[in-house]
Parts: sequence; C-alpha cells; structure tokens
Amino acid sequence: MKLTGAEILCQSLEHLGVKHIFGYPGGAILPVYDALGKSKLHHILVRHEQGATHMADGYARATGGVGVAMATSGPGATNMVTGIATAMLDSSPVVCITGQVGSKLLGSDAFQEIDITGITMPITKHNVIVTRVEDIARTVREAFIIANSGRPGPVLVDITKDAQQASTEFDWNASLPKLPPKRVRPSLDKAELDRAVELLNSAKRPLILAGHGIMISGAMKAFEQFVRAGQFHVAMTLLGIGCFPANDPLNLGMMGMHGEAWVNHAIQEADLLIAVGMRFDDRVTGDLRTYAKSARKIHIEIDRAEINKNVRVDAALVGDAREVLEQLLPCIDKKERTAWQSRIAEMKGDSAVRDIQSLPDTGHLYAAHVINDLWKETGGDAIVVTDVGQHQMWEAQYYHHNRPRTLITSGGLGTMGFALPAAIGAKFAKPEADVWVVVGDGGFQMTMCELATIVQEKIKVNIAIINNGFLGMVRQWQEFFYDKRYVATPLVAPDFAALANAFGIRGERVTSRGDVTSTIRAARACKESVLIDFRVEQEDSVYPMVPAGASLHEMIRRPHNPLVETAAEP
Ligand SMILES: Cc1cc2nc3c(=O)[nH]c(=O)nc-3n(C[C@H](O)[C@H](O)[C@H](O)COP(=O)(O)OP(=O)(O)OC[C@H]3O[C@@H](n4cnc5c(N)ncnc54)[C@H](O)[C@@H]3O)c2cc1C
Ligand SMILES: Cc1ncc(C[n+]2csc(CCOP(=O)(O)OP(=O)(O)O)c2C)c(N)n1
Ligand SMILES: [Mg+2]
Repeated sequence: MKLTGAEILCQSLEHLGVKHIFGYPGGAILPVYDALGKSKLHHILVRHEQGATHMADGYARATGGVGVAMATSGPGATNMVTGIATAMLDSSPVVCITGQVGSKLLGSDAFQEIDITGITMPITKHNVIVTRVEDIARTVREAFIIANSGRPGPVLVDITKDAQQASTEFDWNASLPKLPPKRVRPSLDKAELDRAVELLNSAKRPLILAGHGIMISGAMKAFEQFVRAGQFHVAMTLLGIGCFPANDPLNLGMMGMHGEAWVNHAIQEADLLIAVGMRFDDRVTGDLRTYAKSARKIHIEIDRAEINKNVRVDAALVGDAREVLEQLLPCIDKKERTAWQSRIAEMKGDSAVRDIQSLPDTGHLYAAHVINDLWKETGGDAIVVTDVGQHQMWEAQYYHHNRPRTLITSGGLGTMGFALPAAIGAKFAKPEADVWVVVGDGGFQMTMCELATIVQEKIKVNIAIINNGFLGMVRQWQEFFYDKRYVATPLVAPDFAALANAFGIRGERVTSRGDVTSTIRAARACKESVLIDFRVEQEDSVYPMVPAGASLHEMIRRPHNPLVETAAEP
C-alpha cells in the first residue's frame, strides 16, 4: 500500500515503540502533523521548542529509552539547539525530527529555511537531511539505533516538505537500516585487564569514581557486586548519583567542586582510582596538575576518545561498563583495608553526623532545609528534576537518592530552564512516579511557559521554586571572587504562586521552616500539580567549594555556623 512520507514517518515511529512526541507545529512539518492526527502517537504540544527537546531528554533519562521531539523548519529548529546541546553533553538519547523547506528550494534562503544540519553538526551524535520519501523509514530506524547505542546522544533528522508529501510503497520489514557494519568489539585487551586486576588486588587505598555510564549501561547490579567483592568505597559524580544507594555505608557521596570535603580528600589520598563510566570533567578534577597525584588509575569507559583525554590512566578498559565489571568480578580478592577505612572515617569526622534539621530554628529558611525535608517527606522515592545553580548543588547534597534515574539534571551544559520541561518528559515516561521540579527563581523564568503544557495535558508535576531573589550561583562567585559586586544578579520575579494560579495551577508560598513539611505533604496529597514558592535565605552559599582551577583539596569551607555543611546520614 502506498503511503505519504508523513504517514510513513508516523508508522515507523509506532514500529519503533514510540508513544509520545513532544513538539510544536509549523508550515514545513504540517504534513507530518496531519498524519499524526490519524496515528496512535500521543503528541504533547509544548510552548517553546526548547521545551520539547528538554522533555524528550527528561523522558529518555527517566527510562533509558529514546525521547522524541519535533519542530518545524527555521525558528522551530533553531529553538531546539540548546536542548540538543544539553542532551549531547550528558549522553542522552534524543531523536529530533524537523521539517525542512521543499528540496527544490534548498539553498535559496526560502521562507523559514535554515541549515539545521549544519548548525547542529557539532552538537549531535549524528544528523541527516532526508529529501526522498523512500529514505524516511530507513533513516528514522537508523536514527534510533545511533541515538541509543554505544555512547548515547542526540540525532537530528531533517525531512523536506516534498519528501513528507510524496508517496511510496511502505514495507517496514524491507526498510532495513544501512549502517556501517558494527565493529566487532575486540574482547578486552588482555594486558590492560591483567594490569587492572593487579592494581585492584594490590591497592591499599582504592576508591571508585562512579559515573553516569553505570546507569546508561544498566550495570547497577554488576557494579554493586564489584563494590562488595572488593569492599571498595564509592564516590559519585553529579550524574552518577543514584547508581549506587546513598544509604550504603560504602557510598561516600558526591565528588568535585561542590562534593563532600572528605570525598575530595579521599581522592587526593587514594593510591588507586577506579573510574567507571565517568569522564573526568573539570568540575570533578579541579587542577589536573595536582589531581590524585598518589593514585594509579583504571578507566572503564565505552568511548575510546575519553581515555587519557583529561587524566592519564594506567589501565584502560574500553567497553560497556556492565560487561567489563562482570569480567573483572571473578578476579577480585576480598581485602580488609582497616587503615584506609579508619582514615576515611577520620576525614569524615563529625561532619557526616551533623544534621541540619536538628539545628535550632533561628527564623531563617535555608534551601538545604527545604530539600532535606523534601527528601524525608518523599521517602527518597521521588524523581527529582533540577535546574542549574545553587539549588542544584544543594539537591545533590541534601536529597539522598537510593535508586537509579531518580535525579535528572543538566550536568555538562548546565542549562538553566531545563528542569520544568524535563520533568514533564519524565512524568510521561513514568506516570506513576512522584515527580518534583527543584528550580531556582532565575531558571524557572526561562521556561515557565511550560506550565501551560502541564495544564493542557492534565499531568501532575510538583514544583519547588528555591526563591532566593538572586541568580544565586553567579552571586556566590561574585561574593567570593568579585568583592561582592552583585552586578546583574539581583533578580525581580513575579509572584510565583499568583502566576501559577493564572495558569490554573495551585500556588503556595512558604517563608518559614515550620511550614515546609506540611506544604510538601499537602502538595503530594493534591491530585493536581502544585507550585510552591519557597522564599529562602538570599545570600547563602554552597559549601564546600573548590574554586575554578584550584586543587581538589583546596576547598572553601563554610566559615561559621548557623548552617552546617552537610546533611544527616541517609
Ligand atoms: C553548577 C554545576 C556544578 C557542578 N558541580 C559538580 C560537582 O561538584 N561534582 C560533579 O561530579 N559534577 C558537577 N557538575 C556536573 C559536571 O559538569 C559533569 O556533568 C559531571 O561531572 C559528569 O558526570 P559523568 O562523567 O558521570 O557523566 P557524563 O558526562 O554523562 O559522562 C558519562 C561517561 O560514561 C561513558 N559511558 C556511556 N555509556 C557507557 C557504558 N555503557 N559503559 C561505560 N561507559 C559509558 C560516556 O562515554 C562518558 O564518558 C556540575 C554541573 C553544574 C551545572
Ligand atoms: C541558559 C543559562 N544561562 C546562564 C547560565 C549561567 N548561570 C549558572 S547558574 C546561574 C544562576 C541561576 O540562578 P537561579 O535559577 O535563581 O538558581 P540559584 O543559583 O539561585 O539556585 C546562572 C545565571 C546558565 N547556566 N544557563
Ligand atoms: Mg535564585
């Protein structure tokens, strides 16, 4: 049977198991929208195409599957750029489909013509323009394979309007992907494997650096067995949070610029670092010249390009984290490392048991209170989607995640405006989950138009605005490094609760610590979405902090009480 390109696209997406598409229509993609109306696909109308890409990204991160975003040519496509770059830097599998002007008009500066494959070349894992109806099914199939294999990433498929309108016979089974033959992955280099085993079994002060790749690989079980086998302590990157339960005594917490002080000290004192699915980002290492000088390094990583990119390693195990860990597992000797354990306990000191919640109420509402209470009230079971800034770091410190894919956050690009739309995507992926947005007053104002999407789709997503009246993270840098010259960081905002009401969403405002828990509880009990405007301390800072370019152990510590640096043990 003959189908139009637009119909073929929709049928192909159905064959690929797609249920949801986040998008926004326009002239060059109208044939597809017409076909969408006749398909089983659920299209979610966003308010800005950046939102569509973040929703697809949130959807992907919540499940490990591919998220799909759609837009028209020209401004629709360019609005997607930030979301595509966000997905690229965090290895998230997103497929973006854009309409393009008719193939005969290409290159003529036609209305809403833009070279979106050119623009997105450096921020996609792969992109392609399709001008022939016969190529649509195969190309979309290829896009899905590329997006979610090896190291995942975004793929953009740009389809000309004439290809959408033309017709051809559609045979899904015959539309086979024509990808270059998969390189048969050589089994692990024997010499590297032997060296790694030797290092693992001889280390006296080993430490695992656990990253996002563990979740991407689905290696959580193998990882836990590996950790137990060697009785290794675990430090996590921001994007690794959730890959190993926060409440496990071997889990030390987050590393890096705003990581726990004892974790950073442990890295500097370790004699072996075992990096699993993490890429030694500069937020993690600090000054490379002084980074973990006394440690040998093993790197388990799927992307060969990451090996020796930032940190030179002694053994490189290139492959899928789960497969590599399973191979290493039988070779690990169980070791008692009492001296190292006591040293770590000593570095933790009493800071690990100081509980911010048990401090007397001085009338101040700190963001840490709000986030720690949110953790307690949700039993640590919510999917928390954060934006970028101080609140993001406090979330990482004060909400203890025990399960994978429950913290969704933009790490590599650090994209303000990510949280609200990404949470909408996560909710579609996991409709039963308790989804919370934790967002700053700045970032919220970047994509708050998506409140209308929540209302139109009748979904429940709770929103906690950590409202400090500042672009807080930038203000903190101005406080520390620019003599408190707060240029362009004090921030006027609307009355967020009233704004929520205007959208048809319940809005609350909390100004005192005593009201935090009850308001969170009421929001959870409410069937509809609730936005809570938490008016927190305006000039609080995130501690510890490794200043940009400083050595990992050179942390700025919280100068004095009333607020301690860390939360209760999970
Ligand atoms: C304001 C701000 C502050 C920040 N502060 C910190 C901080 O203090 N500490 C911190 O940790 N981060 C911090 N970050 C985040 C930081 O910038 C990086 O995004 C983060 O450290 C990257 O973590 P990752 O390497 O685990 O994940 P990714 O960047 O996602 O890298 C994952 C790695 O795993 C590999 N991989 C993928 N699939 C597999 C597989 N199947 N098997 C094996 N490997 C695989 C990939 O190739 C990649 O190298 C901050 C970000 C912001 C915005
Ligand atoms: C799109 C974008 N623009 C600028 C920045 C730089 N930036 C990083 S954090 C931050 C401040 C965020 O303020 P807010 O959303 O209020 O969160 P807070 O730090 O106060 O918790 C800014 C401007 C960014 N990360 N993303
Ligand atoms: Mg703020």
